[in-house]
Amino acid sequence: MVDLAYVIAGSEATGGAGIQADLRTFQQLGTFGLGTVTCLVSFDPAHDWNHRFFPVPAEVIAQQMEAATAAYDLDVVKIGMLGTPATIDVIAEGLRRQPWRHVVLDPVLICKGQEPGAALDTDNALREQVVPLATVVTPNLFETHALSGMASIETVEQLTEAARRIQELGPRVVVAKGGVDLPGDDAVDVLVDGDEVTVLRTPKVGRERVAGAGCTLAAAITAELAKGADVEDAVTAAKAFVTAGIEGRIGGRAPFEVVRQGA
Ligand code: PXL
Repeated sequence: MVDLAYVIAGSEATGGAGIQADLRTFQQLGTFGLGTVTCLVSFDPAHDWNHRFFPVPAEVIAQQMEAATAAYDLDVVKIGMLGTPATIDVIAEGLRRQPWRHVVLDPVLICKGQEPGAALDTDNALREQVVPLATVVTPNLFETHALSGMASIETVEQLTEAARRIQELGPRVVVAKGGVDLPGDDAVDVLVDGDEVTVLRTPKVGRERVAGAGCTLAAAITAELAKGADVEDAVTAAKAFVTAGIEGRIGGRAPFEVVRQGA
């Protein structure tokens, strides 16, 4: 039997993040991956690698979801970058058409180069329409601040409190990621599942962000859930997978390194 893992996310043209990273993760973890593309991001090497952003028309997104869900019985989906309120509308509507065992949401909030006013509308639409449909949400520190409304998050206790506040928006499980930005020597993730809190720690690998880490973590959780793991085992396996990929990271001519899945 093959385990199907479905992703709805943007394309990032250098392949470090977005649906390319998701599908590599699905493949490495032994699932059959398929995806719906929400937007195309092409970094601009002539302008500080800013993000050039092109949304896929809402009706074309709907057609992709229609094709994927008609071809297979899908029960686990990862949601990555959506990008516009119109995209969020069509994704939320598509998700509501069938039951899901798990909706894993990586709540990608801003994209360098998007107009700030438009980004705020998108953030609000994501919080109101997609966060409540998620069973698992994986915010990084910035997204945890934004979604929880907490002013300061510098300790594991504050990260836990923030995760609880995000849980109140609907998802049963929140994986709040401290990453390189939470003070301390460890990369700390707080997993809140219902009333249970588990703190996951691994020593930080350097102090620089590595592109694709957030996408890879959420995709790896999705793949593990697709294979039948419970949430805690899925998150633990995903953290080990992303840590190995960060240790084995690769660099090109862009000013950031990227996760190498399966390194
Ligand atoms: O890492 C966040 C992210 C997700 N999805 C797409 C992206 C990025 C960041 O560049 O381009 C498509």
